[in-house]
Amino acid sequence: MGVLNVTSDSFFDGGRYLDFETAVARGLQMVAEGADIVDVGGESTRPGAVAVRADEELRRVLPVVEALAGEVRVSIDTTKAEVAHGALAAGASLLNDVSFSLAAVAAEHGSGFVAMHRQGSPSDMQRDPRYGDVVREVREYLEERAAAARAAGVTEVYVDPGIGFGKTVRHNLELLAALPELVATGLPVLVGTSRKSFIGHLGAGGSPDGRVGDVAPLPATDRLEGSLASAVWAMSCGAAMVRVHDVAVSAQAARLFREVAA
Ligand code: HH2
Repeated sequence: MGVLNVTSDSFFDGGRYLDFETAVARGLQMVAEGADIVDVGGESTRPGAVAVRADEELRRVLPVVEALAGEVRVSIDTTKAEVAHGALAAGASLLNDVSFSLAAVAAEHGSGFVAMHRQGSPSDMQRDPRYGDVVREVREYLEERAAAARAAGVTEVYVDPGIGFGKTVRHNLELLAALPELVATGLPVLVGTSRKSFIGHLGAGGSPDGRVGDVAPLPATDRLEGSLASAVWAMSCGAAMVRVHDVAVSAQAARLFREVAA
């Protein structure tokens, strides 16, 4: 799954694809590079991101979804029902709703649905995330949400541990280490680590028990290597899909991984 953010403030590609032509060209490039799905978003979910109004989000994503839908499977990354309805009617066939509030919308359109775990909302989720047993809590939450999505009428449901969404560096590492446990539920697992701040923290020599900001993290532009390592880790644990900004290198790694595993 290639990430295409039609936003001004996404933490990695914000501002690069705000313009329609550039966004569509990037989407087509990702297809040529090996993406099976392009995930189009019009509002950043990064910690502290400013909310975007539904009409503005629709203005950003709809033409891009329409233009790409004939070329590749399109996923819409939104938490707003209005935007989800618009994008699914315009040709998207997967709803990536990080808030888990839109399963009924996915059911209505007969689309797939991603159920992701998060603690808190973008404005406060990284303040002081706490869990008793992060792996068990996330797994149980996702099993319950997948069942709820099925009960609402969705037939294709992915579960995603929500790396970086209300998680410390240690929580992210524990969830990645325990991916086989999530895969063992039998639910197809989606993992999104690409360019995230825990990679910049560890890459700069930060402690796995530290907080992002303890040491100056590597900037998002310098997190490709860790992103790729974590994507390959997810593949080797049996993840069904990885959500990445860097499609060409990830597709090459996936091909190699597939052939070795076969
Ligand atoms: N991560 C981001 C956004 N959407 N969806 C799923 N299912 N899983 C994720 O891990 C995930 C997601 C954050 O990355 P990005 O879209 O690059 O940044 P931003 O939210 O700043 O636009």
